[in-house]
Amino acid sequence: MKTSLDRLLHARTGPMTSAMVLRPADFGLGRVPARLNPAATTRSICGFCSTGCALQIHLNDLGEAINLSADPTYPINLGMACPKGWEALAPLAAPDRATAPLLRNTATGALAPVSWERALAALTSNFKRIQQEAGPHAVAVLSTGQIVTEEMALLGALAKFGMGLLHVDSNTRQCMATSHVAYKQSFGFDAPPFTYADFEESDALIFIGANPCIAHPIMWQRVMMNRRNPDIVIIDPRATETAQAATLHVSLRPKSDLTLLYGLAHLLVIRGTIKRDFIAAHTSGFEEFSAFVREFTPAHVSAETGVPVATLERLAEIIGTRERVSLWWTMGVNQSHEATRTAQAIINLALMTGNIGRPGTGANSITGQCNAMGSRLFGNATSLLGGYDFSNAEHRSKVAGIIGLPPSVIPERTGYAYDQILDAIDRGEIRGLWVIATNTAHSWINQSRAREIFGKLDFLVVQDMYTTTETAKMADLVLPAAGWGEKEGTLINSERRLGVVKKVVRAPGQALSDFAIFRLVADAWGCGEFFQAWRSPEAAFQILKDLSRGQPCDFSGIRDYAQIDGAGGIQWPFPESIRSRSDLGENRERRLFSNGKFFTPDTRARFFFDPPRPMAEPPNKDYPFLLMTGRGSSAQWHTGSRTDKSAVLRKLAPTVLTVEIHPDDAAELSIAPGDNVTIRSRRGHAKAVAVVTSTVQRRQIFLPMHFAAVNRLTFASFDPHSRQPGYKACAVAVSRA
Ligand SMILES: Nc1nc2c(c(=O)[nH]1)N[C@H]1C(S)=C(S)[C@@H](COP(=O)(O)OP(=O)(O)OC[C@H]3O[C@@H](n4cnc5c(=O)[nH]c(N)nc54)[C@H](O)[C@@H]3O)O[C@H]1N2
Ligand SMILES: Nc1nc2c(c(=O)[nH]1)N[C@H]1C(S)=C(S)[C@@H](COP(=O)(O)OP(=O)(O)OC[C@H]3O[C@@H](n4cnc5c(=O)[nH]c(N)nc54)[C@H](O)[C@@H]3O)O[C@H]1N2
Ligand code: SF4
Ligand SMILES: [Mo]
Repeated sequence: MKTSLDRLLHARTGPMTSAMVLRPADFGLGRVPARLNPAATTRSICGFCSTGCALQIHLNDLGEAINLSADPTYPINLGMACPKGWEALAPLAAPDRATAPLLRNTATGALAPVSWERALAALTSNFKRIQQEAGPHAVAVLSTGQIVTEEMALLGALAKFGMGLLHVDSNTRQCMATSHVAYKQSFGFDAPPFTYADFEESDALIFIGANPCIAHPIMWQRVMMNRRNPDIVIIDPRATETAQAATLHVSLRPKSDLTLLYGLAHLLVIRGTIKRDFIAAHTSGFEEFSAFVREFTPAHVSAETGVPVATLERLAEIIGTRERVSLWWTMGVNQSHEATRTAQAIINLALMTGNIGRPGTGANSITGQCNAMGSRLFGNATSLLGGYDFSNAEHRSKVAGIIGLPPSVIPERTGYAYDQILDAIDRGEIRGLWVIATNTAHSWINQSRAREIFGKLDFLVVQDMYTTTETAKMADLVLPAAGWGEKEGTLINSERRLGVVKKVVRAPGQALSDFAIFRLVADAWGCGEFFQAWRSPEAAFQILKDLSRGQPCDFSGIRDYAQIDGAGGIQWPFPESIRSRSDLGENRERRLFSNGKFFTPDTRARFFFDPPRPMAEPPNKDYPFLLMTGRGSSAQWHTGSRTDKSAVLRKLAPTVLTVEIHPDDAAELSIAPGDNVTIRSRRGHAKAVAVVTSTVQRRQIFLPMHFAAVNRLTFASFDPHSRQPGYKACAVAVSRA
């Protein structure tokens, strides 16, 4: 009898098997179940941002959604939701939904509807042909932080263990790669330590490169519920909505955060407001760090950052003297040329002041997408499923044992990062690409090059809810995906809380859940028998539990979806030992490191640091402005594929690209409010309408990322440790159009 490895290898190279192939009908396509959902109202977690608000979905007699409201009983949002949450059902009914697989006709060059059978055959035959011609790793995957964890894990396992691919990455690289690496190095595991109660329990909240009023509005509501009269500090070059609502806005020079944070560390040492006992008992590397920061004198730091010495002193006083200090960061930190060390400089501040493991403290990275945390743990990209290491033989055999595969199918190294995948396509090394739930041709940095590179692919598969995204339009094959609300599974939010999303709407036409599509691909590929245990998302969830057992992210104590739902979400860790404590309420909030023990081999957290480096493309005479990009409004989500489909959300945000420019610069360039402006970088140009405002500093402009033209301007620079792109700094010229 053939071993399972032989069979798997045969599946990778041999022809399609048809004996036991699943059919779309096996996933309910074409069948109308009596009721989608048994209740009259059911709870589901919002599928936009990482806050993880619960929505109550109101259902008709068929169990289908007719409306929704914010869930007043859920411990996160307490009856609140932002405009995207309230409008979450609208994008599902858009006319440009993908309702059938589309295959590019080689004769006419147009995309035309085909059956699922035809589509699956096209995917497998083209990808297998490319693998035969150019090697198994000539096909790559770009995935997402916006599908349920069960889907991410199935895709990761299928791609790497079933199809024999190596290069699998996702848009989480654009977003959370920095936090992942920073935590892993400093704490020994990618583990954001906080719980949302910390927003309410802090005496001081320091936000670095974060604009929660726009990007995480319900988290900001939690900050507003703080009754401790907290200092709220925003460190951001722009006077954002959040900065204007803060008690102190530190308007630093862009990309000078690392210098600022080292300067604060130095001031804390001088002032003697560090926690020597905590440092000695629970950390390593502090002496070297404290010697290193000695040169970051207030005068030097002030000159480099543009922050007055008095403000530095005030900040040091707040951090050094308030009892509970929490530090929060997002993309202003993660998207930079020295992002990982900047994140770790924040972690260092928390460690040296003992602000970790207690209520209202922590070095806290807020995630972005609804399931960014799920993709960090189960995307099978940077870490092996469940946060393990590809390079560790013991880890490989443990994971293989749980999934029921021979360990030899697990690669011994991580594959290329997102940018390296694109470079490999450019070189002709990668010729097939499968893109799932991300819109690369809009969101990737430096688009002119990215699109040219996509043009070099032999076969591009795009699996999306819509046929009209910039990326879907370039595809050779479009696979129609069900979206949020049309399928089930779990999401993991910023505070490590698992929540359940429900199927409350029937997907249009032939669209199938990503889970079903991955199962169908596995079968068509010939490796379906290895994923038999992944019968449904909830069956897959049981496998994820087993993978998490004994890891810092252990949630093996969770019984099933119903328990998660009934408990108001469950944070990891939730090992089996917790299960015996009957009262879940007692364990409703979980923060990490209350015992001072970290996940490193010696249980000590580590100080990491490096000298600051200049930004990659500073402004000069020809390109005198610095361009920053980010979120424009609470009604707009990324590339707009979903939010642009809601008439309500369209009314809440500008429908044309606007540029924020300082009044003095505008006067100098004879630009009046509402004028058309041209913005040029070395790579491309964009047209925008001027918003003249002193929220930006002189010689700096801001563009919201929601318009495709923006990434035609950006400069592709990367943090060396996380390979996250630096979207927030490049040189541009501005003129009246
Ligand atoms: N409405 C809405 N909400 C969202 C999203 C969305 O698309 N729309 N996306 C979600 C996702 S995936 C993410 S990752 C989060 C992102 O959430 P945030 O990170 O809060 O949003 P951004 O606007 O990208 O960037 C935050 C701030 O960084 C500042 N910044 C730029 N350069 C620097 C710098 O050098 N130093 C400092 N200190 N700050 C700097 C910018 O001025 C900006 O105000 O939002 C999530 N929430
Ligand atoms: N200039 C600039 N660029 C940026 C940023 C920035 O700050 N500035 N931020 C970066 C960050 S942090 C992020 S996270 C990225 C986001 O960039 P993207 O991931 O490219 O943005 P989205 O618009 O969220 O794309 C998600 C896609 O998935 C589809 N989709 C939604 N749900 C499902 C589903 O369930 N299944 C399937 N198959 N498809 C689905 C949507 O239709 C959409 O096409 O952008 C990055 N790009
Ligand atoms: S804050 Fe985030 S999770 Fe909450 S409703 Fe808005 S988009 Fe959804
Ligand atoms: Mo993100």
